[in-house]
Amino acid sequence: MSRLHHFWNSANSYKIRLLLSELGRPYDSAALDRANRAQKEAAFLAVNPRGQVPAWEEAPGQVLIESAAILFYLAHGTALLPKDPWLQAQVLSWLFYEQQHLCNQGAGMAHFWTHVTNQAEAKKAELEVAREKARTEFAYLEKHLQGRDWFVGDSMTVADIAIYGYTHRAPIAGIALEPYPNVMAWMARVCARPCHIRFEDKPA
Ligand SMILES: N[C@@H](CCC(=O)N[C@@H](CS)C(=O)NCC(=O)O)C(=O)O
Repeated sequence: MSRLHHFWNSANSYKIRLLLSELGRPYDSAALDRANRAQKEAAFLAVNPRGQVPAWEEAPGQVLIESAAILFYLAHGTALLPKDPWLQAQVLSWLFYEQQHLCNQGAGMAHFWTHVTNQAEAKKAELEVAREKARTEFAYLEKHLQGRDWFVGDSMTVADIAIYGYTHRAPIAGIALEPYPNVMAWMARVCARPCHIRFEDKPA
């Protein structure tokens, strides 16, 4: 069975868990001990020499890294990735956007310092910059969602899953989402889906 190498407290990992739940696809869950830096140990470096998660092991030795690429690959041929090339390119556009503007700065960094490394005090100034960047991006998402239910087309795609990852964690990182009612309504649509799982849900 394919295996997901992940952290429980990583939104990049959660995106893949959420997609797999949406797809009803069984997988082997290999959660790494982040506190003890298991991602930098030889056993995992043999899977992903970058020492990062998520990593999708399709079959032994056949590994795909980068959450956006994993989402794109796993959604292929399913309702979560449009077949139309134009819409598919729109999905890709949002996947690139998410990595640059939500994951690597702004909401993603705010989540990292507040939720993962508990450095809210030590990183006070950087945290405020990250929160401000997140607010700028949420205002952008808010405009895009005006009159739309989903980021691309008429139904949920992996673009929504990617953006949902760090966006729904914003409040825990000290970024209020109330000023963005379209974003809040969209998040409620994502949550209302029958196969939705929450960040903290772990398989029994
Ligand atoms: N762009 C990558 C980012 C991967 C990444 O930064 N993963 C983090 C967890 S969210 C990680 O493994 N950090 C541990 C480390 O870098 O040592 C993706 O989206 O998969």
